[in-house]
Amino acid sequence: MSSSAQFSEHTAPLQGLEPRLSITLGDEVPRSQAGQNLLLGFHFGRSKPEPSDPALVSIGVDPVGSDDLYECWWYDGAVEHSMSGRARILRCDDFAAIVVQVPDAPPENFHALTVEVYEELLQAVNGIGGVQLARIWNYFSNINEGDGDQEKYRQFSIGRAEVFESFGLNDASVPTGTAVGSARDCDFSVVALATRHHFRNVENPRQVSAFRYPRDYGPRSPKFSRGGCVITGGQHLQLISGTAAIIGHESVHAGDTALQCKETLANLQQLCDAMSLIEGAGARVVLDDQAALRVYLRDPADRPFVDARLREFLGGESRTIAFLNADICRSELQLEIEAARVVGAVS
Ligand code: 3EB
Repeated sequence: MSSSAQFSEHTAPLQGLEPRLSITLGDEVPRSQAGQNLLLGFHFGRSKPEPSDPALVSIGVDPVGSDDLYECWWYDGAVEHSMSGRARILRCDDFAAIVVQVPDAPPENFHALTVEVYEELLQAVNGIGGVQLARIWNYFSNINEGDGDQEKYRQFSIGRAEVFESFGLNDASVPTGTAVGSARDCDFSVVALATRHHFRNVENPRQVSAFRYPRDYGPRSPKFSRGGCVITGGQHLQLISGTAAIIGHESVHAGDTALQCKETLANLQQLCDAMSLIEGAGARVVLDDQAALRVYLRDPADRPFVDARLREFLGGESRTIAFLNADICRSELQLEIEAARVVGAVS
């Protein structure tokens, strides 16, 4: 059943509909309550949660300042679990989450491994049918290992681009993305969110689209969009890709966290402004204390500084910011920030 707000006696003509998706952050193993089912739960930290809930995935990236964190995407409605090869699928009325997790491989084998994993992911998506990819998170270790084009991240980008191409996913419809490296050894995890509804992606006017990066950054460009919005009947899901201190296509302020943080926030602001203009998006896109954020820090000691800047930027303290220790895909970048925000649609 859909949320009772729709049938409320107090329904005013312009009342917002309750979104069916919500995102929480906590340090305990999530337990579903009152009609809220786990669609996707990201575990960050070393302890392996019991594999009781198929929606829970342990990413192999550690939080900064706590042992374990769980970022949970809850759905108000039934969630069904199934498998497609090595891909775990969680399905509900509006969305499908797909998780593929395999043992990691060294840079020289990472192109082939990425092709395998992405083929399984896209086969799973095709098998579900009638859904479109909106978000993909990629996590693996030693992301900056290997020189020049042999670098693991570049090898990953080649494999992803090849599979997208062979499945007919063109640059105009690439999903939002994150690709970061764990600071320790871990599996290669690819987690995707697909939707039955329309997904509209958006680029950042301050940045060259990643899928148009020049050859200097590798033989195949990174296939992701900077941001996007999924509009369902009752909600807008606003998605912002991993965002760093890149202007045009160049990294700025190499190694300087303070200045990179400032540029990253400027990029986030520009992107929110661009997203607010998408026709049909309705709700203005603002990052406030309701947004769920992941902040990836190459140096954990940068947390207090970035936390303070973010608090100013968000205009309040958010309870849904996960600070994570991770390597960014370009070695001169110190931090990267991504966000997701669910808002109720106006009926
Ligand atoms: C950048 O803007 C920084 O390869 O999926 C950010 C988000 C980055 C996603 C990806 C890479 C990816 O180029 C790196």
